Amino acid sequence: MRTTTLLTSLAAPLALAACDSGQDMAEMNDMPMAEDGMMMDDQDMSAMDPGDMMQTASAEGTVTAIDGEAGTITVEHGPVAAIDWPAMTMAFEADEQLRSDVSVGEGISFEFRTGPEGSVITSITKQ
Ligand SMILES: [Cu+2]
Repeated sequence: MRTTTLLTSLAAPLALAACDSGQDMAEMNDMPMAEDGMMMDDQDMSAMDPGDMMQTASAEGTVTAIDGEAGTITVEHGPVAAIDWPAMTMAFEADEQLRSDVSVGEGISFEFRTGPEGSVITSITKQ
């Protein structure tokens, strides 16, 4: 948990900047990163319904960047009605396998989960 929080804090500002408007977690996203990290304490997480904090959705988009150092894939994605996201370009965390599986300019369909710790791609299907 601790390690994950530290790692995601590197990529989070990009994702949060892109996706915080109109989201339930906007309140949290407005906090400075240092405090945000402290909010991730186990006691805070267990006090909330995980179903409200992490949502799973799918989207389609075009890969615009892959950052091995940050562990992210940036996607220009279409609207995601299920979670009330407009179309935008944003960075998603993605593991090495997923990052190596796509290239810039490629069209993809993907599934992801999103919450206070950021947005993480869980699977990718090439279009
Ligand atoms: Cu987005």
